[in-house]
Amino acid sequence: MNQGPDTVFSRATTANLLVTGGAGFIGSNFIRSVLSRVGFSGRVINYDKLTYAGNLMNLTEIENEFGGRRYFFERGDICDFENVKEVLARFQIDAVVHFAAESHVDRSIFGPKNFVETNINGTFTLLEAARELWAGRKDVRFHHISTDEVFGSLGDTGFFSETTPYDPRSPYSASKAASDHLVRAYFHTYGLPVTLSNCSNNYGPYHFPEKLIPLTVLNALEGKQLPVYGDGNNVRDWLYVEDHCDAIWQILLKGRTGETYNIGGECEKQNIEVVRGICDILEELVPVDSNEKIRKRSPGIKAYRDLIAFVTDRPGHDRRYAINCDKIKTELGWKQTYDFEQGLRETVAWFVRNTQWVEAVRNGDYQKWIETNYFGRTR
Ligand code: NAD
Ligand code: TDX
Repeated sequence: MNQGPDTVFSRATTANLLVTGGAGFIGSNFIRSVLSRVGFSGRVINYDKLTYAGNLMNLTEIENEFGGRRYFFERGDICDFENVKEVLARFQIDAVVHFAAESHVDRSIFGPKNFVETNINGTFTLLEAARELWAGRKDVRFHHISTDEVFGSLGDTGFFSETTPYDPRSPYSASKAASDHLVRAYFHTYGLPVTLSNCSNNYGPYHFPEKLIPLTVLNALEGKQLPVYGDGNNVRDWLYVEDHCDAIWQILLKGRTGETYNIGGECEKQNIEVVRGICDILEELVPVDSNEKIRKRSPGIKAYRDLIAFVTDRPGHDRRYAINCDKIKTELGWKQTYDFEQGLRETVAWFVRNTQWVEAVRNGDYQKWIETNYFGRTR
């Protein structure tokens, strides 16, 4: 089949959206965003397996305000074809916004199997279910969320654009690359109306504390070591999560079928700069000499920066990522609204303030919380 028509998804504001991975970091921020900020009046169905990274505490106020009316949670695996199909049909889904993935590079190095299973087979299963259910319809949309890591590693100069050849280096980025190829193949082969986005590193509230920024904040507050891989000079391009969510919304509203949009912060930082920045913000918010945990655990520490430890590098550690996002800026009118200093300060303050969330995630209680508070109440 030839390429499908170059169209926009005209029913975005009233659609029934299936958000896969909606209990994770970016997915939960996206659900909050569409239901409370952007003028969307449709329904959101959050389809999530609730792996270790899925946390329904991320959406308590959304459940309270919209649950059963405009927000629905369905626990399920994207690899489960029959279940996906049943949910797509029952809620008359007309757009899939696909976040669900295994997302942590270090975990992919220690155990790549789940990454192949969820990121490749899961995306394939969703595509198959959508193709079968939508049966050639053009007034629907499958938006696939991907990463800049599919492009590999940059040297000191240059940027990733939408036409940069793929060169993934980790099992995580290889699995995301495979999923991107499948999504494009479904457009070219079957005419499935798809869009894709490749985004740089996100940060913000509800970030799971295995990733650099939340791990650093929480370890510092507890007086634990702040591990910096290698020489600390690897560069990431940071984007506040709400800006990423707005970009996805603009793609749903105005993006052209079959197109890919790069999304980035235009904000390159070395990891060591980020870690030192967090230490300095914490120094203002929770001075070391007022921090009980540090007095007990690491009495010799005079400043959070003293906790920084350079550790063995990540195998295959990509040196630098930097995104050219001119296309989404010129074609769809999106731009970043947070600068990094403001966003980082708000993020650190969020983790300092949200002690109940932090405690539940740190001691694993968020998974028990789901069973007792969520399923106990609604089922
Ligand atoms: P996350 O790990 O915080 O959340 C992933 C969610 O997917 C969790 O709720 C988890 O329960 C769910 N999930 C995992 N396997 C599943 C399965 N088999 N079936 C159903 N649900 C499943 O991830 P995140 O950081 O929010 O990333 C979301 C998406 O954005 C991913 O596709 C990731 O590749 C992409 N992305 C992330 C970043 C970033 O900086 N975090 C940047 C660019 C792109
Ligand atoms: O303890 C750490 N010390 C450290 O130096 C951790 C966890 C990370 N790092 C480094 C590795 C990276 O250069 O910090 C940088 C950021 O690491 P992560 O937070 O693990 O993110 P990254 O590997 O860049 O991948 C993230 O951005 C792209 C997301 O996890 C991916 O899902 C997304 O696609």
